[in-house]
Amino acid sequence: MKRLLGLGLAAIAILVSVTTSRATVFEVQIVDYQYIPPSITIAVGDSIHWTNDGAMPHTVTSGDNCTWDNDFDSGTLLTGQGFGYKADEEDAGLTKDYFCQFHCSFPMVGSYTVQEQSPTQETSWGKIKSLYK
Ligand SMILES: [Cu+2]
Repeated sequence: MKRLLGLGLAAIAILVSVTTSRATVFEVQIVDYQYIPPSITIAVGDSIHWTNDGAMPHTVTSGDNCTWDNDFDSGTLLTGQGFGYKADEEDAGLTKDYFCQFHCSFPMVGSYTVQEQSPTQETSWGKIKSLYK
């Protein structure tokens, strides 16, 4: 009986973790001295993955006015290399600028905004996503 109870609790734990994790990974392409898309809105728990699809080396470096704010820096990304970032609770409500250390003056800049996850956003994202299927 105790064993059955344990199994039941484990099943509930799995169910909860599946229903609460609706994290999305947003892909940002680095190509032709641009981040595509240049600005993006994500929610807490979501991730951004940048991939260098261009021929030149680039970076994904946090900060504005071409100045690193000491938050994150991908280092040099060669063709095909990528860099990831995951938004946690502390990032909620934040808009972050980033740039390429080599081509910032072009300007090669981007930004992302992290929203608190809410049921309405999930619904609207679901609608948007369904348009692409
Ligand atoms: Cu660059």
